[in-house]
Order: sequence, then structure tokens, then C-alpha cells
Amino acid sequence: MRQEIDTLMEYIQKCKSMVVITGAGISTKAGIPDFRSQNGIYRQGGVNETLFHIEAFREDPATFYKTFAPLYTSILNAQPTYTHHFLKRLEELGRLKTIITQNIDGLHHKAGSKNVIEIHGHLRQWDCLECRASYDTSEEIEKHVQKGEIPRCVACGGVLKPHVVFFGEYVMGLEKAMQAVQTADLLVVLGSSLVVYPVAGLPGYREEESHFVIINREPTPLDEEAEIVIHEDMDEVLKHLGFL
Ligand code: CNA
Repeated sequence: MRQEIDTLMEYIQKCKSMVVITGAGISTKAGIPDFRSQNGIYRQGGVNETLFHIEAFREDPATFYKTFAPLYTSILNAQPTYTHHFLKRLEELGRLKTIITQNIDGLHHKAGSKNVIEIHGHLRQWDCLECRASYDTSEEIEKHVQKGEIPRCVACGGVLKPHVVFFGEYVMGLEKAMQAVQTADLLVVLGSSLVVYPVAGLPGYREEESHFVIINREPTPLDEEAEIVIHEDMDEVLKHLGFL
């Protein structure tokens, strides 16, 4: 791994426009399970992709909120990991231009990163399915969701939906994310299985001469396209670079 780390260090030092794509793997050390790892949410009884489909949510929000409660609580309690802080530092140093994240946990914001495209949305806002009113997260909403209850619109009593992208909905900020990747001279993917589209397709927009790096514990379908692939814990890998 030493050789790969030295090369990655060289890329980071030389690059002018580094872009990072993060997935659920960046937050597992913060106590938030990912979807597809051995201990992931899909390996826990009864939870599969169907739960996160917009149609399923509309038909049966009660089941969604009952199942979502433990994940929501772990997100509320989570603190940014070494890697979140590392990325914030790289941005401060002017090396990292954009973070494109699939995560809804808001940990890049908590760490202080500024230029973050949350392509699957976030949990700081809740939208009424009936009257379209939007609310910032309140203690009331937090309480209901942690208890597995449906949070309701104070104006019309309709079901509130978290401001996140369910399967079957359009992602947010895709155009901006594509432009960021197109102008990147170094693209690094951290902690994503790279099977969920359209994010998994973003690396395809990079320029031929840009560098492409994947750090993910398990193999991904794009490994063969990357110059550097490291199947290790990202915190442990990035600690070798010493920016923090
Ligand atoms: P995924 O499909 O669950 O893949 C995560 C990947 O991260 C796996 O391939 C793991 O091997 C890898 N991984 C886990 N921990 C580490 C680690 N410490 N170091 C290196 N690699 C690690 O998740 P994706 O993000 O690819 O899938 C996209 C989904 C997951 C998006 O829709 C997210 O909204 C959704 N999700 C988000 C969160 C969150 O916000 N934290 C949690 C769970 C799922």
C-alpha cells in the first residue's frame, strides 16, 4: 500500500482541482451503518431497497418511519470521522474544490466543509406531501422520527417526508456535480460501492488525463478504471498522508 499512498500524496500536492465523491462508507466509523457492507442495513432483517422507494413511502409512511427510527437516531448522535475532518482540511488548504456526497447524514457540514453537493438530499428539512410546505428540523420532528412515528405538517396534518432522495426520485444538483467532475484533475471516491446511479456514472464524465482513485473496503465495478485502488479502511489510509 505504501506505493499507492506515495502516489496519492503526489497527486494531491500537484492537483489544482480535486473532487471527492463520498458514500456511506465514510460514516460507518461514526456509527452509521452503510447499506451494502457485511454489517450494512440491507443485512439487517427485513430492510431492503424497497423501503427507500418513493412509492412505498407514499403508500405506507408508517412502516418507513418505524424502520428508519434507529438509523435516524444514529445519524443524530454521529460526529464527523477522521476522513470528514481530513476533507475539510484539504478544502481549507485550497486543494479540494468540491465534495459530492451520496450521504444524507450531514456530517460534511458538521465537519465544516463548505462546497458540498448533497446529491441525495439531507435531513435538515422536511416537506409536506399534501400542501408542499417545508420545515427546518425541529425538536418536535426529531422526537417523532426517533420514536418511529410519522411527523406531520402543522398547517394541514399531511405526512412530512425528509428532504432526501428516495429511489424513483430525481437526485439534487446532478448538473453541478457533473461539471465538477468534468473540471477535476484528481477524482477520489471514498466509501461507495458505486452501484447506485446516477452517482456511479459520475466518474465517466472525468477528463482522460485526470487521475482517478478509489478507496473502498470492498471491490467496486469501477476498480479497473482507476489508477489507484485501495481496499482498506479509509481513515487508516488517509492518516498516512498527514494533513491533519
Ligand atoms: P453502500 O452501497 O452501502 O456502500 C458503502 C461502501 O463503503 C461499501 O462498499 C463498503 O465496503 C465501504 N466501506 C464501509 N466502511 C468503510 C470504511 N471505513 N473505509 C472504506 N470503505 C468502507 O453505500 P453507497 O454510498 O455507495 O450507496 C449509496 C446509498 C447509500 C445512498 O443512497 C445513501 O444515501 C445511502 N446511505 C447513506 C448513509 C449515510 O448518509 N451515512 C447511510 C446508509 C446508506
